[in-house]
Amino acid sequence: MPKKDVERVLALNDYSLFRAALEGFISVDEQGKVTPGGFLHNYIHGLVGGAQIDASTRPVKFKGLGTMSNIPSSPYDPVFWLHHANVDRLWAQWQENGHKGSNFYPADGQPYGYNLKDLMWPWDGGMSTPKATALGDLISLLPNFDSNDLVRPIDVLNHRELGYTYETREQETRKEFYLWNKF
Ligand SMILES: [Cu+2]
Repeated sequence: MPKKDVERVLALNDYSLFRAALEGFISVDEQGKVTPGGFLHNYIHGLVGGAQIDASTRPVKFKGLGTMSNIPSSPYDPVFWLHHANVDRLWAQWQENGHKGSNFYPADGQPYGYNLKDLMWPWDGGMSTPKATALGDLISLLPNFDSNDLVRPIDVLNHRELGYTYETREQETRKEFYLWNKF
């Protein structure tokens, strides 16, 4: 993802703008001007495997040619996991950077599953139906849930509680310092 775009996204304060920009449905410039399009997360999905570009239109039109541009097939591409781990890392970095805790996450007004205390499909014990029903009978593929399996956004805001840590820039700098002094 372009470094400049990543820095701009991390500088956003409002969660709803941050999420839409990190997912790549919009870009937000320094003046706060919002442009719809395919950026960051979405841009990489479209780019991996090649893309057909129509530069005669504004915004420029991309047609992804690789498996990463197709929702059902994209998780088969190993790049998918690296890409999404990086998106998770940026979400953690945004939280570290002054947006920690549930105050920054919407409690209501979002689609079902996106509000702070909503249950999230498929970890809602079959209480909701996924939007993409064209993918087939997904519910029959789900394991049996018990109440301990149910997950809400509020349960997963803190990545450390899930057992994840990320290298921060300071740690990277320290490592470079050690390497320089060792050799
Ligand atoms: Cu993705």
